Amino acid sequence: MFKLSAVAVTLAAASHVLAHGGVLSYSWGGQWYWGFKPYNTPTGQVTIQREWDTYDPIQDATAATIACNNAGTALPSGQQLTATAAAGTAITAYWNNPWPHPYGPMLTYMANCNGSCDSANAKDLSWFKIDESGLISGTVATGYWGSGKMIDNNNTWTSTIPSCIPAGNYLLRFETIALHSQPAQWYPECAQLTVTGGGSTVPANTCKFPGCYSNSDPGRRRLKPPVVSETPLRLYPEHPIFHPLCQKRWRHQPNASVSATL
Ligand SMILES: *[C@@H]1O[C@H](CO)[C@@H](O)[C@H](O)[C@H]1NC(C)=O
Ligand SMILES: *[C@@H]1O[C@H](CO)[C@@H](O)[C@H](O)[C@H]1NC(C)=O
Ligand SMILES: *[C@@H]1O[C@H](CO)[C@@H](O)[C@H](O)[C@H]1NC(C)=O
Ligand SMILES: [Cu+2]
Repeated sequence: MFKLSAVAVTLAAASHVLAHGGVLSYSWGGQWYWGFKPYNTPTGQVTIQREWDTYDPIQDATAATIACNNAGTALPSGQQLTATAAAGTAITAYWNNPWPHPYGPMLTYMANCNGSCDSANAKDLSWFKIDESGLISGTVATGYWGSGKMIDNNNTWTSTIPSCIPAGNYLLRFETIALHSQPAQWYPECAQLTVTGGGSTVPANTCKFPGCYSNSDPGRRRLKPPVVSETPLRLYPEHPIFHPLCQKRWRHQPNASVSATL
């Protein structure tokens, strides 16, 4: 009896691992930063990542947890770390391996905490997008997407902190969105950073989480047949990427935003 239930628990955990997940760690500058470990108690976990408790996706664009996942809050004092990274640094996020969802975009946002991130509520911050990758080639339903590229790249995505943003404390939010089912599956996780160097350009075109996304956004619906026609996929062109080199505006990649239709 006792042994059987232990096996059942193990299988349940394994099915979580196969179906979903999130960002488990980060690296830059030759350093490795472990993320929060979901399914484990927060007690004693020390990490730069904000707490997130399960591998399950968020399936509501307006959920309170769309900013930094669930719970998305800072860990208690002494456990919540904030890593230092110079403006212009390329930061790599690592998803669980295998990552099961190759159809959907990759998006990376940052938000200035205006002081310590330990006391910042992610939903109050103004988020700006620093990176995105949508449909790279092929069709929406079966083509090569940012998330397919993430999988091909050892389940990693690398985004660069814009070189001209003001030094200070920021949340860094990596996100992949899986579009194979309806509603879409959002997988955001956040880490706390102190950005050094930088400049004086405060990014415009910010939005709030929740607020950046809406459930009626085109392209957030299922992709598989028997869908015959669908509204265009969007990568939120009203939130243009704040260029890593701080040019005015980073053009969306070819075919990545409003041009893709089912
Ligand atoms: C930043 O915090 C200060 C108080 O510490 C406040 O006066 C200011 O309005 C805040 N700025 C933003 C953009 O929230
Ligand atoms: C973008 O779409 C056009 C036609 O709509 C196609 O010719 C071109 O190869 C596509 N580019 C990429 C990078 O997939
Ligand atoms: C691939 O990612 C794993 C972590 O998921 C890491 O341990 C390994 O070093 C990475 N491999 C390469 C070639 O970067
Ligand atoms: Cu999943």
